[in-house]
Amino acid sequence: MKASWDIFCSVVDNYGDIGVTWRLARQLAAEHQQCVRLWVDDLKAFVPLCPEADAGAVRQWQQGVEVCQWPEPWQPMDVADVVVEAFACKLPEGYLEAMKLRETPALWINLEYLSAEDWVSGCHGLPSMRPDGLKRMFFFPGFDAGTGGLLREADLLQRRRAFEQDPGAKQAFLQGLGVFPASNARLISLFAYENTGLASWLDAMAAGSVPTHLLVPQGRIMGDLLRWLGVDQLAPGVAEVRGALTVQALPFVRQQDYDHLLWSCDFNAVRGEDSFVRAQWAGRPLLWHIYEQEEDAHWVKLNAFLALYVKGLSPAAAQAFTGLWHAWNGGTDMTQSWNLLLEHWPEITAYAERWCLEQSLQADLAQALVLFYRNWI
Ligand code: TRH
Repeated sequence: MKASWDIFCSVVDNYGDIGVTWRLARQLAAEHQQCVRLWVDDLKAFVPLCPEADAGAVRQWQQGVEVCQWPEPWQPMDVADVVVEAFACKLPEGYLEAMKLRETPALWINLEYLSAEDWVSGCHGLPSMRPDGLKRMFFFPGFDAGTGGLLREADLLQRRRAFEQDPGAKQAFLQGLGVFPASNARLISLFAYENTGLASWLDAMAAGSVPTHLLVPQGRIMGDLLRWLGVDQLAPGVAEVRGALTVQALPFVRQQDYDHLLWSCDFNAVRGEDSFVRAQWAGRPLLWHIYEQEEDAHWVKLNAFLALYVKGLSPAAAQAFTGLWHAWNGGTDMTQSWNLLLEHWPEITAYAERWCLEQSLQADLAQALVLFYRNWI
């Protein structure tokens, strides 16, 4: 059934808000033939993910989605069948008024942040009644059956396999970015916030016995990286060698190519919410730099995920994995925890694929949303 969807995205910080909503919008349009409008208040954040987009356009069609500049002040607009308020971004008053007048009520969904905490499944799908008569439903992404699942395109794992099985695909992708790693090099991608632990991690890799090629897309970690290298800049494509470590800057690539980057690497350092999920679908070991929240709320989230993830590892590997994540997120010395993780590399690598397959047994988030709407009408 074809329904109309309005997805509202307010870009608070970084690329996570637009990254998730753009991915969801594309998938609803492509896989479920839904009619999707994506309202974005800052299209400048959208262009790096979708370089053919025009940051100045009031309305534009991109990959089957009508991407609209969220007008300020709001202009009268028809209300869609399903209204997704991403990350509690607050719908415009004028839109809420129109929702009240709609003959058939729209399904209003508040799409929440991802968390592995236990309470999530208890709150997923619950309604919240407002004094003005409107009802809002809470939709939580998550890792177990009681949640809304994770964003995953239907053919994602198939595409990854095809990429992995095609001997030329990885090489062609990397060469397109000017990356020519040594044949025995361990390839690592690094997407992270500023981190005081970075220098010690780089030291450990530079002193390692196996060559490491570190690929760093433009972003917030660059300052720490330049300081360690002792250079003023590292233009995209340029590489610097220190001991066993080659550090190479990359451009920020389009969202689909970021998957290719993750699939090409042996280990991925990711951050936020969307890259964190994509790294899990890449089936490679990962290191998560969680988005810092007030009163250390992010530590609870981090530990909830870790507790779930490491259940499938041996106690020693689980300890090594947890230790590395704690050091990275605490901004502390990484030397010991990195060297310890390397001792468990084969187990942790094999497990990453297993975790990915287990998670892929769940319905994906777009599918779950469509079903939620069907059951609601
Ligand atoms: O950019 P982020 O740090 O966004 C964060 C988080 O979502 C966080 O939860 C939220 O509260 C905060 O913003 C406000 O990390 P995230 O979520 O991984 O988003 C990055 C997006 O950028 C993701 O869709 C992947 C994409 N990307 C590319 O398309 N190309 C690239 O080269 C890189 C490095 C990332």
